[in-house]
Amino acid sequence: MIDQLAEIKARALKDLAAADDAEATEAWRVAYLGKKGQLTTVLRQLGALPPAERPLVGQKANEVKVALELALAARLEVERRVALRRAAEAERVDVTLPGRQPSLGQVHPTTRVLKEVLDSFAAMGFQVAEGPDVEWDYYNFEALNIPKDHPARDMWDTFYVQSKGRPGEILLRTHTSPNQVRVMEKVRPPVRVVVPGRVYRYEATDATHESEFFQVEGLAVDKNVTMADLKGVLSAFAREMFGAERKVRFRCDYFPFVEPGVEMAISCFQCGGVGCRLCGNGWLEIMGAGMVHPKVLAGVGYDPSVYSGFAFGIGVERIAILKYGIDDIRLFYANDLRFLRQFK
Ligand code: 2U9
Repeated sequence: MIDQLAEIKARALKDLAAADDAEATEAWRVAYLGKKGQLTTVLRQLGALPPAERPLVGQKANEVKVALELALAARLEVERRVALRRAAEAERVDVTLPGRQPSLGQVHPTTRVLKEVLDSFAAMGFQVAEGPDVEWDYYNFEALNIPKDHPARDMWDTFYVQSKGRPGEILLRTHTSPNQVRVMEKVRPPVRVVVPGRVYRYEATDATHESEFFQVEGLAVDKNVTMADLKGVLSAFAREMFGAERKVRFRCDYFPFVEPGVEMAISCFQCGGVGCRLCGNGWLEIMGAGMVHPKVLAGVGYDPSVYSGFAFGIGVERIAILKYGIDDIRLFYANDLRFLRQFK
């Protein structure tokens, strides 16, 4: 039996040296040290030996067992290190590689121009007020001197919201003016506010028309506010936005909520006012304005014989179109990254 044990040991160590992966090592362990393994089988036969032989054979068997277990442990340790090295190599980080550039977004051109416009008026003492996109007919039209069935309504068509009990009374605002009315209802003069926001129009879209766009409207009401204040404030704004050398031009226009009403143009910043492809005749129309209609003031409880005010309306995309030479307003709503990425 001692010879048999020596033979098992020699064969086992040779086999283990030949095992070249974890599977082979496990098969080896089962074959020699497993429950039905060769060494275990021999150990089980110990009991059948004459008692005198048992200690010696037992000792030898134990030596072989310990030797095999040590060899297995050494082998497993080698395998563990190899596996660790392989894993480390597989996920090796090359710290000398340049980092990945995070992809940065940029501010939408509408938002950018909107902020510039608001900053300019904020510097002149105007507060910013915001209000609901979904409005009552009263605030969008009636309070602005646009009565029901009056021809002036034809200047704006919009989307109506179905409402039980008040059919035709709730709509998407066509300008941000309803919010100036809301402000005036809450505070007494002096009032100086700019109101930014999205507005809606029911119309066919083309290169210069969209069914939604952004406006900034403004309002200043106090005692002794005159057309001179309107011209001064709006000229300062135009020069801040488009350059200190801009000339301004005011011509008569009509809006039901102002009297008199004007449109304001600036000398073209592209050609200096001599005429080019952008402006045609040297002038660029940038906004509408006027002195707040007495009926609008009276409607919110301001006495028009004491108070007067000026108001203006700016189409934000129109300003961006002029500033950046954009040829189609629909680009602002198309979510085309090739367009948006140009505004770094
Ligand atoms: C109140 C009283 C008066 C706001 C005004 C305009 C003239 C105007 C257009 C510019 C381009 C709209 O975006 S646009 O299409 N707006 O020309 N807006 S005066 O007048 C007001 C507003 C509120 C209480």
